[in-house]
Amino acid sequence: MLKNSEDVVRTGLNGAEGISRAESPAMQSPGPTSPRHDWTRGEVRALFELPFAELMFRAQSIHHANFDPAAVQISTLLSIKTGGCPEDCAYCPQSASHDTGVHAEKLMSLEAVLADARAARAAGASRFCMGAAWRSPKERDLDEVCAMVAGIKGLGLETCATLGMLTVGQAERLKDAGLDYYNHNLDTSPEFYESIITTRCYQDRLETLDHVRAAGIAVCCGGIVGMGETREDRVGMIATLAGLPAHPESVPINMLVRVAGTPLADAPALDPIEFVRTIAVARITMPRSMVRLSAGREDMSDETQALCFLAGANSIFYGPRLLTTPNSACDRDQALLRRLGMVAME
Ligand code: SAM
Ligand code: DTB
Ligand code: SF4
Repeated sequence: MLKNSEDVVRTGLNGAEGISRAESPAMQSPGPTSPRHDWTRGEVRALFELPFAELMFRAQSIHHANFDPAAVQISTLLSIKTGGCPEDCAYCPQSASHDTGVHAEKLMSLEAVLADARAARAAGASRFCMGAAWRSPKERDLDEVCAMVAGIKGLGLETCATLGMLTVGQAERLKDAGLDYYNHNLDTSPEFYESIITTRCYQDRLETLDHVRAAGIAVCCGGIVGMGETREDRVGMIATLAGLPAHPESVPINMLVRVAGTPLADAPALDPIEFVRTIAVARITMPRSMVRLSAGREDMSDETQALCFLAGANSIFYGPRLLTTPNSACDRDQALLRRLGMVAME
C-alpha cells in the first residue's frame, strides 16, 4: 500500500481529475519471489483448479511481495498503420481476410504520431505503444518507425511497438532507435493456435521473441482468452509463457473483443471469474512480470476489473481506443482507479 499522500503526485491534463501517480513502484516487505521457469502443465492446471479464495490469496501474496499493489502502469495505444493485414488471425478486425469495415490505411506521419504521443503523456501515460497491421515490417517502413521511436523517446515516454515478425537485424535497429518494449503475443496454447491463425506458426512467434530478446529489448508477450478455447488451452498458454527462458517483462491478458465480420464474432462469452483466474495464474507463475489487464475492459464491469487488480493485474491500456476498437472511457477509468485508491506508476 502507498503509505501516505506524499507518495502520490497528481499528473495529467485533467488536473485533480486525472490519474494519480505513484512516485515509485515501491516494493513490499516480504521478499520478492524468484521466478521459476520449470512450471509443468499439471502445476498450472492445479492453480486454475484451486478454490477461488485460495487462488486469490496466493496471487495477492505474490503480488504484494513483488509490487506496490496500489500502483498501476499506464500505457496508451496508437494504431500507426491500420487494416489490410495479410494475416488471417480469426480474432482480428484488421485482417484483410475478414469484412469488418476496417479499411487499409497508410502508415501515419511522424508529426501525427508525435502529436498523439504528447497527448498521451499529458493524460498520464508512461508508455506509448504503436501497433501496425503488418505480417512484418518492410525496411522502408522500419526507417519511419525508428524515427517515431526516437521522437517518442525524446518526449520522455517509454516506447513500445508491435509490428509483426522481426528479424534480429530489425530488432537491433529498433533497439538503437530507443525501443524499450516489443509486443508480440503467443495468443493461445500451441494446440489451439492452428484453429485461430493459419498464415504463420507458433514457432515463428517464438523466433521473433528470441530476436527481440537478443537485441536487448524488453518483451511484452501474452495472449487472448474468450476465443472458444478450453481451460486446458488457457493452461497451455500460461505454461508456455511461464516456461520461456526469461519471463516477458510484460504479460498482456486480453479478453477477446468480439468484432462483427471476424470468424470469432459469435464466440461464447467467457465467464469473468475464469478471466480473473487466468490473471491470478499469470501473476503466480510470472511473479515479477507486469500483468496487463488488456483488451476487453470496455465490456467488463468495474467489479470484474477490481477483481483483476486484486488477482495481480498491474497495468492497463488507457485512452479512448485500443487499436481499432473502443477502450474503456477515460473518465470511467479515472473514477475506477480513484474508487480503488490506485495510482499510476512512473
Ligand atoms: N500485426 C502485429 C501482430 O499481430 O503481431 C501487431 C498488431 S496485433 C493487432 C497485436 C495483438 O492484438 C494481437 O497479437 C492480439 O493478441 C491482439 N488483438 C487483436 N485483435 C484483438 C481482439 N479482437 N481482441 C483482443 N485482442 C486482440
Ligand atoms: C495487446 O496484447 N493488446 C493490444 C496491444 N497488445 C497491441 C491490442 C488489442 C487490440 C484489440 C482490437 C483492436 O482494437 O483492434
Ligand atoms: Fe494482422 Fe496482427 Fe491483426 Fe494478425 S493480429 S491480422 S498479424 S494486425
